[in-house]
Amino acid sequence: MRAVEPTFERTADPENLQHIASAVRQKIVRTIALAGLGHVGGDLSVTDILTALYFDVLDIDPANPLKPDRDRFILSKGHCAAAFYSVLSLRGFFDPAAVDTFMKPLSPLNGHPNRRKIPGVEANTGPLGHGLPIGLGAAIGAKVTGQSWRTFVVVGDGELQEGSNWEAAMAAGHRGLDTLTVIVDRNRFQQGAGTEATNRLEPLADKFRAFGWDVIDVDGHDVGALRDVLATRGSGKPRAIIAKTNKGRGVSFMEDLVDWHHKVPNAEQVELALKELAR
Ligand SMILES: Cc1ncc(C[n+]2csc(CCOP(=O)(O)OP(=O)(O)O)c2C)c(N)n1
Repeated sequence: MRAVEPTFERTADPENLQHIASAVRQKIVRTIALAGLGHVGGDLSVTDILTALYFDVLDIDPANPLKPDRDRFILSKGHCAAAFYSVLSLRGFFDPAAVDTFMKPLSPLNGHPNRRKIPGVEANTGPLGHGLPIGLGAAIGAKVTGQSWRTFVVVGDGELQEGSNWEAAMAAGHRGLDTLTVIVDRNRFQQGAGTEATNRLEPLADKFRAFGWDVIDVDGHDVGALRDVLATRGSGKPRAIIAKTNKGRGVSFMEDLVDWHHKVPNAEQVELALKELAR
Protein backbone atom coordinates (compact mmCIF):
# COMPACT_ATOMS: atom_id res chain seq x y z
CA MET A 1 0.00 0.00 0.00
CA ARG A 2 1.18 3.49 -0.78
CA ALA A 3 2.29 5.62 2.22
CA VAL A 4 0.04 8.56 3.10
CA GLU A 5 1.40 11.63 1.36
CA PRO A 6 1.98 14.60 3.69
CA THR A 7 0.15 17.85 3.05
CA PHE A 8 1.52 21.25 4.01
CA GLU A 9 0.20 24.13 6.11
CA ARG A 10 0.24 27.79 5.26
CA THR A 11 3.62 29.44 5.95
CA ALA A 12 5.26 32.84 5.43
CA ASP A 13 8.79 31.44 5.72
CA PRO A 14 10.53 31.52 2.30
CA GLU A 15 12.59 28.42 3.17
CA ASN A 16 9.47 26.42 3.98
CA LEU A 17 7.83 27.70 0.81
CA GLN A 18 10.86 26.57 -1.18
CA HIS A 19 10.63 23.14 0.40
CA ILE A 20 6.94 22.94 -0.55
CA ALA A 21 7.69 24.04 -4.14
CA SER A 22 10.21 21.21 -4.39
CA ALA A 23 7.56 18.70 -3.22
CA VAL A 24 5.12 20.13 -5.77
CA ARG A 25 7.64 19.77 -8.59
CA GLN A 26 8.35 16.15 -7.69
CA LYS A 27 4.63 15.45 -7.64
CA ILE A 28 4.20 17.05 -11.07
CA VAL A 29 6.90 14.88 -12.63
CA ARG A 30 5.46 11.70 -11.08
CA THR A 31 1.92 12.64 -12.13
CA ILE A 32 2.81 13.29 -15.75
CA ALA A 33 4.93 10.15 -16.00
CA LEU A 34 2.04 8.10 -14.62
CA ALA A 35 -0.53 9.69 -16.94
CA GLY A 36 1.76 9.54 -19.96
CA LEU A 37 0.51 13.03 -20.84
CA GLY A 38 0.85 16.60 -19.63
CA HIS A 39 2.64 19.91 -19.95
CA VAL A 40 5.66 19.47 -17.74
CA GLY A 41 7.61 22.53 -18.94
CA GLY A 42 4.88 25.03 -18.10
CA ASP A 43 3.98 23.17 -14.89
CA LEU A 44 7.51 23.52 -13.59
CA SER A 45 7.70 27.20 -14.56
CA VAL A 46 4.51 28.13 -12.72
CA THR A 47 5.20 26.10 -9.55
CA ASP A 48 6.76 28.83 -7.42
CA ILE A 49 3.98 31.28 -8.31
CA LEU A 50 1.28 28.78 -7.30
CA THR A 51 3.18 27.86 -4.14
CA ALA A 52 3.52 31.49 -2.99
CA LEU A 53 -0.19 32.05 -3.65
CA TYR A 54 -1.65 28.87 -2.14
CA PHE A 55 0.70 28.38 0.78
CA ASP A 56 0.85 31.99 1.90
CA VAL A 57 -0.93 34.80 0.09
CA LEU A 58 -4.44 33.66 -0.75
CA ASP A 59 -7.20 34.02 1.81
CA ILE A 60 -8.77 30.60 1.24
CA ASP A 61 -9.96 27.69 3.38
CA PRO A 62 -9.47 24.17 1.96
CA ALA A 63 -12.17 22.90 4.35
CA ASN A 64 -14.62 25.48 3.00
CA PRO A 65 -13.61 26.11 -0.62
CA LEU A 66 -16.64 28.30 -1.38
CA LYS A 67 -16.44 30.60 1.62
CA PRO A 68 -18.00 33.79 0.27
CA ASP A 69 -15.18 36.21 1.12
CA ARG A 70 -12.39 33.98 -0.25
CA ASP A 71 -9.83 35.38 -2.64
CA ARG A 72 -10.47 34.17 -6.17
CA PHE A 73 -7.72 32.45 -8.16
CA ILE A 74 -7.89 31.51 -11.83
CA LEU A 75 -5.23 29.48 -13.61
CA SER A 76 -5.81 30.78 -17.10
CA LYS A 77 -3.05 28.57 -18.55
CA GLY A 78 -5.27 25.59 -17.80
CA HIS A 79 -3.04 23.13 -19.64
CA CYS A 80 -0.87 23.26 -16.50
CA ALA A 81 -3.52 21.37 -14.54
CA ALA A 82 -0.96 18.89 -13.13
CA ALA A 83 0.74 21.74 -11.26
CA PHE A 84 -2.62 23.12 -10.10
CA TYR A 85 -3.89 19.73 -8.85
CA SER A 86 -0.59 19.05 -7.09
CA VAL A 87 -0.79 22.38 -5.26
CA LEU A 88 -4.49 22.12 -4.39
CA SER A 89 -4.08 18.60 -3.05
CA LEU A 90 -0.94 19.35 -1.05
CA ARG A 91 -2.78 22.34 0.45
CA GLY A 92 -5.57 20.02 1.62
CA PHE A 93 -8.38 20.62 -0.89
CA PHE A 94 -8.48 16.89 -1.69
CA ASP A 95 -6.43 13.73 -1.19
CA PRO A 96 -3.00 14.02 -2.85
CA ALA A 97 -3.22 10.33 -3.82
CA ALA A 98 -6.15 11.21 -6.12
CA VAL A 99 -3.73 13.08 -8.38
CA ASP A 100 -2.47 9.65 -9.49
CA THR A 101 -5.69 9.38 -11.53
CA PHE A 102 -4.80 12.47 -13.60
CA MET A 103 -6.28 12.06 -17.09
CA LYS A 104 -7.38 8.48 -16.52
CA PRO A 105 -10.84 7.47 -17.76
CA LEU A 106 -13.61 8.59 -15.34
CA SER A 107 -11.19 10.64 -13.22
CA PRO A 108 -12.42 14.15 -12.32
CA LEU A 109 -8.84 15.29 -12.78
CA ASN A 110 -9.09 16.12 -16.45
CA GLY A 111 -6.31 17.57 -18.55
CA HIS A 112 -7.81 21.00 -17.91
CA PRO A 113 -9.39 22.07 -14.60
CA ASN A 114 -13.16 21.84 -14.18
CA ARG A 115 -14.88 23.85 -11.44
CA ARG A 116 -17.75 21.39 -11.19
CA LYS A 117 -15.41 18.49 -10.44
CA ILE A 118 -12.56 19.85 -8.34
CA PRO A 119 -12.87 21.74 -5.04
CA GLY A 120 -10.89 24.98 -5.18
CA VAL A 121 -11.19 25.48 -8.95
CA GLU A 122 -13.03 28.75 -9.69
CA ALA A 123 -13.19 28.59 -13.48
CA ASN A 124 -12.89 26.06 -16.27
CA THR A 125 -9.82 26.95 -18.28
CA GLY A 126 -7.88 25.42 -21.14
CA PRO A 127 -8.87 27.40 -24.20
CA LEU A 128 -6.27 30.12 -23.75
CA GLY A 129 -7.25 33.76 -23.28
CA HIS A 130 -10.34 33.42 -21.09
CA GLY A 131 -9.00 33.52 -17.53
CA LEU A 132 -8.36 37.25 -17.41
CA PRO A 133 -11.83 38.17 -18.76
CA ILE A 134 -13.34 35.86 -16.10
CA GLY A 135 -11.12 37.44 -13.44
CA LEU A 136 -12.21 40.87 -14.65
CA GLY A 137 -15.83 39.88 -14.06
CA ALA A 138 -15.01 38.62 -10.57
CA ALA A 139 -13.18 41.85 -9.71
CA ILE A 140 -16.06 43.99 -11.03
CA GLY A 141 -18.39 41.84 -8.91
CA ALA A 142 -16.34 42.59 -5.79
CA LYS A 143 -16.30 46.30 -6.56
CA VAL A 144 -20.01 46.75 -7.22
CA THR A 145 -20.91 44.82 -4.07
CA GLY A 146 -18.33 46.66 -1.95
CA GLN A 147 -16.25 43.60 -1.03
CA SER A 148 -12.51 43.59 -0.48
CA TRP A 149 -11.46 40.08 -1.47
CA ARG A 150 -8.88 39.93 -4.26
CA THR A 151 -8.79 38.21 -7.65
CA PHE A 152 -5.57 36.69 -8.99
CA VAL A 153 -5.14 35.33 -12.52
CA VAL A 154 -2.08 33.48 -13.83
CA VAL A 155 -1.58 33.72 -17.58
CA GLY A 156 1.06 32.20 -19.83
CA ASP A 157 3.12 34.63 -21.89
CA GLY A 158 2.24 32.85 -25.15
CA GLU A 159 -1.35 33.07 -24.01
CA LEU A 160 -1.10 36.88 -24.03
CA GLN A 161 -1.23 36.70 -27.81
CA GLU A 162 -4.97 36.09 -27.47
CA GLY A 163 -6.79 39.41 -27.99
CA SER A 164 -9.36 38.79 -25.26
CA ASN A 165 -6.62 39.46 -22.67
CA TRP A 166 -6.19 42.99 -23.94
CA GLU A 167 -9.91 43.71 -23.96
CA ALA A 168 -10.00 42.65 -20.31
CA ALA A 169 -6.83 44.65 -19.55
CA MET A 170 -8.36 47.76 -21.09
CA ALA A 171 -11.57 47.43 -19.06
CA ALA A 172 -9.68 46.70 -15.81
CA GLY A 173 -7.50 49.79 -16.30
CA HIS A 174 -10.52 51.93 -17.15
CA ARG A 175 -12.34 50.81 -14.00
CA GLY A 176 -9.29 51.10 -11.73
CA LEU A 177 -9.75 47.56 -10.42
CA ASP A 178 -7.08 47.49 -7.73
CA THR A 179 -8.27 44.16 -6.32
CA LEU A 180 -7.25 42.47 -9.59
CA THR A 181 -3.75 41.06 -10.05
CA VAL A 182 -2.51 39.24 -13.12
CA ILE A 183 0.69 37.24 -12.90
CA VAL A 184 2.40 36.55 -16.22
CA ASP A 185 4.43 33.35 -16.23
CA ARG A 186 7.11 34.89 -18.44
CA ASN A 187 9.03 31.76 -19.41
CA ARG A 188 9.61 33.11 -22.96
CA PHE A 189 8.30 29.96 -24.63
CA GLN A 190 4.97 28.78 -25.93
CA GLN A 191 4.08 25.67 -27.91
CA GLY A 192 6.72 24.96 -30.55
CA ALA A 193 8.80 28.14 -30.29
CA GLY A 194 9.83 31.20 -28.29
CA THR A 195 7.25 33.93 -27.77
CA GLU A 196 9.39 36.61 -29.35
CA ALA A 197 9.91 34.55 -32.50
CA THR A 198 6.20 33.80 -32.79
CA ASN A 199 4.49 37.12 -32.09
CA ARG A 200 6.62 39.61 -30.14
CA LEU A 201 5.32 40.60 -26.70
CA GLU A 202 7.99 43.07 -25.65
CA PRO A 203 7.89 45.73 -24.34
CA LEU A 204 5.36 43.86 -22.23
CA ALA A 205 5.48 46.05 -19.10
CA ASP A 206 4.90 49.18 -21.22
CA LYS A 207 1.88 47.54 -22.82
CA PHE A 208 0.21 46.93 -19.46
CA ARG A 209 1.15 50.43 -18.28
CA ALA A 210 -0.42 51.91 -21.40
CA PHE A 211 -3.67 50.16 -20.42
CA GLY A 212 -3.58 51.83 -16.98
CA TRP A 213 -1.95 49.07 -14.92
CA ASP A 214 0.65 49.13 -12.21
CA VAL A 215 3.50 46.79 -13.28
CA ILE A 216 6.08 44.94 -11.19
CA ASP A 217 8.87 42.67 -12.45
CA VAL A 218 9.90 39.81 -10.21
CA ASP A 219 12.07 36.69 -10.27
CA GLY A 220 9.34 34.07 -10.70
CA HIS A 221 11.40 31.43 -8.91
CA ASP A 222 12.14 33.49 -5.80
CA VAL A 223 9.20 32.36 -3.66
CA GLY A 224 10.00 34.92 -0.95
CA ALA A 225 10.04 37.82 -3.45
CA LEU A 226 6.87 36.50 -5.06
CA ARG A 227 5.02 36.33 -1.74
CA ASP A 228 6.12 39.89 -0.93
CA VAL A 229 4.80 41.40 -4.18
CA LEU A 230 1.66 39.28 -4.18
CA ALA A 231 0.79 40.20 -0.60
CA THR A 232 0.50 43.91 -1.39
CA ARG A 233 -1.89 45.64 -3.74
CA GLY A 234 -1.69 48.98 -5.46
CA SER A 235 -4.18 51.76 -5.15
CA GLY A 236 -6.57 52.70 -7.93
CA LYS A 237 -4.98 50.47 -10.57
CA PRO A 238 -5.00 46.77 -11.40
CA ARG A 239 -1.58 45.17 -11.03
CA ALA A 240 0.43 43.08 -13.47
CA ILE A 241 3.29 41.05 -12.05
CA ILE A 242 5.70 39.91 -14.72
CA ALA A 243 7.34 36.83 -13.22
CA LYS A 244 10.53 35.86 -15.02
CA THR A 245 10.62 32.09 -15.12
CA ASN A 246 12.22 29.16 -16.94
CA LYS A 247 10.22 26.57 -18.77
CA GLY A 248 11.11 23.21 -17.16
CA ARG A 249 12.58 24.92 -14.09
CA GLY A 250 14.55 22.65 -11.77
CA VAL A 251 15.26 19.82 -14.21
CA SER A 252 18.54 20.44 -16.04
CA PHE A 253 17.64 18.57 -19.21
CA MET A 254 14.25 20.29 -19.53
CA GLU A 255 15.10 23.91 -18.72
CA ASP A 256 14.36 26.40 -21.50
CA LEU A 257 13.84 23.66 -24.08
CA VAL A 258 10.58 24.07 -25.92
CA ASP A 259 10.43 20.31 -26.64
CA TRP A 260 9.37 19.83 -23.02
CA HIS A 261 6.19 21.85 -23.51
CA HIS A 262 4.29 18.64 -24.04
CA LYS A 263 6.81 15.79 -23.80
CA VAL A 264 6.68 13.00 -21.22
CA PRO A 265 9.85 11.86 -19.44
CA ASN A 266 10.76 8.16 -19.66
CA ALA A 267 11.58 6.08 -16.56
CA GLU A 268 15.27 6.98 -16.59
CA GLN A 269 14.51 10.69 -17.06
CA VAL A 270 11.95 10.60 -14.23
CA GLU A 271 14.54 9.15 -11.87
CA LEU A 272 17.08 11.81 -12.82
CA ALA A 273 14.50 14.61 -12.57
CA LEU A 274 13.34 13.49 -9.12
CA LYS A 275 16.94 13.32 -7.92
CA GLU A 276 17.60 16.88 -9.12
CA LEU A 277 14.35 18.22 -7.67
CA ALA A 278 14.97 16.65 -4.25
CA ARG A 279 18.26 18.53 -3.75
C1 LIG B 1 -7.23 29.08 -27.75
C2 LIG B 1 -6.17 28.02 -27.67
N1 LIG B 1 -5.33 27.84 -28.72
C3 LIG B 1 -4.37 26.90 -28.65
C4 LIG B 1 -4.24 26.10 -27.55
C5 LIG B 1 -3.18 25.00 -27.51
N2 LIG B 1 -2.09 25.36 -26.60
C6 LIG B 1 -2.00 24.77 -25.39
S1 LIG B 1 -0.71 25.37 -24.50
C7 LIG B 1 -0.24 26.39 -25.76
C8 LIG B 1 0.95 27.30 -25.62
C9 LIG B 1 0.78 28.23 -24.46
O1 LIG B 1 1.96 28.96 -24.21
P1 LIG B 1 2.11 29.74 -22.87
O2 LIG B 1 0.90 30.52 -22.62
O3 LIG B 1 3.38 30.52 -22.95
O4 LIG B 1 2.16 28.58 -21.81
P2 LIG B 1 3.42 27.91 -21.06
O5 LIG B 1 4.62 28.09 -21.93
O6 LIG B 1 3.58 28.65 -19.80
O7 LIG B 1 3.05 26.49 -20.86
C10 LIG B 1 -1.09 26.27 -26.86
C11 LIG B 1 -0.96 27.04 -28.11
C12 LIG B 1 -5.15 26.30 -26.49
N3 LIG B 1 -5.08 25.58 -25.36
N4 LIG B 1 -6.09 27.28 -26.56
